[in-house]
Amino acid sequence: MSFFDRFKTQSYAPSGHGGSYGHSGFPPGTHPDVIRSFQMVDRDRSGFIDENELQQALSSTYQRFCLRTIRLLMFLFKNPHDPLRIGPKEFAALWSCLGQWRAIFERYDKDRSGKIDLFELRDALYGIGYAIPASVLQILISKYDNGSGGRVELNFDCFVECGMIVKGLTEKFKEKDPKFTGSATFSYDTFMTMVIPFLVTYD
Ligand SMILES: [Ca+2]
Repeated sequence: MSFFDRFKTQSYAPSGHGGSYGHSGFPPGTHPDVIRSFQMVDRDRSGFIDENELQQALSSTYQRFCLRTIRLLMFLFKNPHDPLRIGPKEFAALWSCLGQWRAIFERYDKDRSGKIDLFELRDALYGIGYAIPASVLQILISKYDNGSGGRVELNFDCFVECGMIVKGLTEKFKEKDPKFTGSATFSYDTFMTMVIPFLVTYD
């Protein structure tokens, strides 16, 4: 099973009520650190966390996550019953996915700068199965250019964001191009519905 098949199973698993979830709502075998991390930020003990609480939980483990990335993660891992908050199951899936992104980040940060540059990003995406045309990669990374004139390098949160955008949009496209021809036909509203959630920025 490939990295992304695993990811897909974890993040988009149907929300059945199979009774396999324990008292805490976490899937069996969830690492205690993950549960602790969730409970630490779920101050009102509602069993759900909002975007600010998720930001706290992730920022205490990784470098600070910007709210824009957090909102994309909330969208991708949304709880079907409440799109503005996530529960233990979504949190565990998200945590596991971020662990995989972290491993990729470290593997492809070849110069050990703690950041991912254009070439490292190209290689990382290629390594997980996405051969992104150079022109597209340029557009993608230019979103993170702070205008200083220096080389664009991505922190972990922006790297995750880039990876999620590429993965998410590619999978949406593949749904319309099941034979992987590289071309697809779809309506205007389908196109807009696919793309807008990945575009909107909040900074
Ligand atoms: Ca680097």
